[in-house]
Amino acid sequence: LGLRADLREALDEGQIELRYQPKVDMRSGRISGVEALVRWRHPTGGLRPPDLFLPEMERAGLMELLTRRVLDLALTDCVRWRAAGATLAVSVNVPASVIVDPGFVDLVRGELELHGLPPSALVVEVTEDGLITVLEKAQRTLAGLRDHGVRVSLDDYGTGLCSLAYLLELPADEVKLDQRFLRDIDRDPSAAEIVRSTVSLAHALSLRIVAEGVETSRSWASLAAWQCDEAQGYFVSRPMTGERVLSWLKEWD
Ligand code: G
Ligand code: G
Ligand code: MN
Ligand code: NA
Repeated sequence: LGLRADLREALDEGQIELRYQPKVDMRSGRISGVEALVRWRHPTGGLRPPDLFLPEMERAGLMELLTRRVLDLALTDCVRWRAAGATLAVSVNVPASVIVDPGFVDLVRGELELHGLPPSALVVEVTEDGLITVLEKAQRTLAGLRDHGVRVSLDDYGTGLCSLAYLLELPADEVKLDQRFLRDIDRDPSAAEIVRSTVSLAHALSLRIVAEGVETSRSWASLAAWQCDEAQGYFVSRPMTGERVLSWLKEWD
């Protein structure tokens, strides 16, 4: 009960913050967008990472509220970046429990309109986790988002039990290969082959592919050689505040 009340307070009292991690187009070297990553500014406990509170928020039925808040914060920052000349898209993580809500597409449309942003400013990242049991509802929502012009990204690709089924069943624009595959590509030929062939698979299905967790120049070089489209990870940048994004972009260019 204590934690649930704390989590409600986090949402009501503006304790939810975002950090942003850039995504780079590997061919041009340009920043294509940023992913919003949630943090909880705990009144006494410092800045908490999502794995320490998202499961409890899910259990408390607060994910819809959280997703609304994250959308609002992310789109607000996106408007600021655009006003300063940086036409970035922002990627927002949306859990299965929210994707199944038939009202989610209208919520997203409303938020974009409210902020005066085109649908191309937003990417919705969904994880396989939990989606297979609600496949038809998920299909409907994702198709609705894409019909409106919002891009859909299949996050943490390769870690679920039904990855290939997702590629077959879910309408999407992009696949994000989970960082665990990147970890070993420099020393494990199997990991390297999995990454290389997943890039080919994604392209054969007309999907863009993003590698997560790119930490070294060696990984970057391998991914570039395999024609991976985009990279995200500490090699490019750690997550940063919305304010920092603009100055970071200047240094990057
Ligand atoms: O930022 P960090 O690497 O600690 O994020 C850990 C995980 O938490 C990410 O893989 C992401 O899937 C999840 N996550 C981060 N931000 C959000 C968010 O705003 N909403 C949801 N539902 N999940 C998020
Ligand atoms: O949405 P997702 O679950 O994929 O979130 C990505 C998480 O991975 C974030 O919490 C982010 O802080 C973390 N992360 C991002 N880049 C790297 C990286 O290069 N190496 C490691 N170890 N973690 C990363
Ligand atoms: Mn993500
Ligand atoms: Na991920």
